[in-house]
Amino acid sequence: MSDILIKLGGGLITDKSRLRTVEQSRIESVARVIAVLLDEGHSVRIVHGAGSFGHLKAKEWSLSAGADPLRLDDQLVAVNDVRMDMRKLNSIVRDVFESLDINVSAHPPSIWATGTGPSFAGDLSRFESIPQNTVAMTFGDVVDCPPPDQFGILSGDDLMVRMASELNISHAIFLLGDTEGLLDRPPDQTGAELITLWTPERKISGKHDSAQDVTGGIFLKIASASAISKHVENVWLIDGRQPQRVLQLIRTGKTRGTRVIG
Ligand code: IP8
Repeated sequence: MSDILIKLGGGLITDKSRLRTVEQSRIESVARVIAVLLDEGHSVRIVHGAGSFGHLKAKEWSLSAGADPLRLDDQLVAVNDVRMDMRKLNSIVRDVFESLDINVSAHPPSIWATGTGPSFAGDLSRFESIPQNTVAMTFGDVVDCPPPDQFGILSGDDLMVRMASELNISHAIFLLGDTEGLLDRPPDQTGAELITLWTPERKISGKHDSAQDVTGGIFLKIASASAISKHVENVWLIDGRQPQRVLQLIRTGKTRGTRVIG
């Protein structure tokens, strides 16, 4: 049986350009696949991104840069708002899973994690053993940070790195919302082709959409995937709009997507 860690990218589960807009049918089709994986006896842990429930407001108030004494009062309101928006997104995702009779144990990072980046502080033992027919779930969030920052953005990608290295994980899978995996040039350029096996020697010419995204976009994802592959044998970037590819990967060992070997 496999121990599977899946990141549902914010660009998969939300419309990143429209504030607090979910892509309900995409969440549903991923959840149906996860129900099958649980039925087949695998364990599943889920991290989800923020998309338009986090990045737009975090960007507006520069929350990833920490406290700015010139507008701290407004920033603290935004910290609270983004945390509530992330709880809302998480409850929408949870409702979809629960409607398929999957139990969810959700762990908002603002409660148990402090600091940002992959060396954030927080006890990951809460994700160690999960009861049958249950998924453990967490998500990118605004977390408290030591002064002078006071707060910062902990990306779901950083959570993936730590969970993959501290828990017993056989497959770490990043589900993307706009591409089949890592492409040899940005997805909006014609002729872009899927890189089926990526190793760090291969440079990528991507783009980080900093207009919307306060964490690192595809570059953070690939750096995280590469770090994870030091501990986990099967690390993949897969098109989350085609979630049956996850089933194919678990059942056959391969699928269409990018396998990352660090
Ligand atoms: O979407 C970012 O998490 P990510 C979290 O996984 C917030 O990078 C609140 C913007």
